[in-house]
Amino acid sequence: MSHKAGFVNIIGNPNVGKSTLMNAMVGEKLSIITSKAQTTRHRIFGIVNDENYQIVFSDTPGIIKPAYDLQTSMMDFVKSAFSDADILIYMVEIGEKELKDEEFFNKIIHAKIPVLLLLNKIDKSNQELLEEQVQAWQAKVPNAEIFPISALENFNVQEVLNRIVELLPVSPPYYPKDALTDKPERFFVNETIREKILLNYDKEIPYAVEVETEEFKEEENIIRIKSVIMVERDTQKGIIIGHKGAALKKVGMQARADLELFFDKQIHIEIFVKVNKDWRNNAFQLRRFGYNQ
Ligand code: GDP
Ligand code: K
Ligand code: MG
Repeated sequence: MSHKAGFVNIIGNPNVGKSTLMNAMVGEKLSIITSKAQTTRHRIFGIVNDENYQIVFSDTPGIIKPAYDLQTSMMDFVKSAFSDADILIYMVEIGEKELKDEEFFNKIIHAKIPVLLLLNKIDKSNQELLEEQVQAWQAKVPNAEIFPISALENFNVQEVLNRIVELLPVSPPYYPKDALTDKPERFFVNETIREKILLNYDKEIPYAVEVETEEFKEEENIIRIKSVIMVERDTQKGIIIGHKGAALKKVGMQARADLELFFDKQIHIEIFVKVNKDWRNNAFQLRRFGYNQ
């Protein structure tokens, strides 16, 4: 049997479950997940390898109207996911009505490649609503094959994977057959810390934060990590650290627990907080953090 391989790019509105799906497909927590929009800021590869195929999934940020330079870069990641896809996954969720962005929507309905429309979160639906929504989406996106799924409960995910394998082009693998992702270890440290910030702080704080890992030293029995949380203003620094450092300590403990599972090793982590004025609109800083392609 000839080998198949291709890029399967997942796009959709914020919070529909794109990252949850990619993690379910890969079987690893590559993408962080929270109930907040803009949790995912990058395009992240998750690679599924089998003897006869290699699927390179791309998780992408939810589609939004950019309000600052960071968000413009985030939407550039989404655009790039359109340009190199062999198969497009357009994810929507039960109860979602309108597509917010016409430009992206037009790209989907006029796509020259297979489009799988995944109607997610059907665990929150009933049969009647489900049937009505499948019909409505089929009318809106006639070129798509529709799969009702629950990424969270792993319902119908295997069926989607089987269909992807059928649709994959014949090709040698793009990455080594033991590769799981394109991102380095430090990326997952940064993202894990950012997830804890999204979960522990309100309002604008998570959106003003970037994380950079300055040191990642793997020893025989332990990984030693030094990371920096960057904020835009002094007041935000105080909030991140909290009374007597309690808030930051909590972030560190939660991140460490996740990272020990992810790397399957004991972790020692130190986290510092620095002010990096207006980094979200600074081209140099954005490039440094991997946002400008
Ligand atoms: P993304 O922004 O599209 O990447 O969405 P996430 O994967 O971060 O998920 C957003 C929220 O939806 C999180 O709270 C998830 O736990 C939740 N979620 C994702 N998939 C499902 C699902 O199938 N059912 C339910 N009930 N919730 C889900
Ligand atoms: K989210
Ligand atoms: Mg996401």
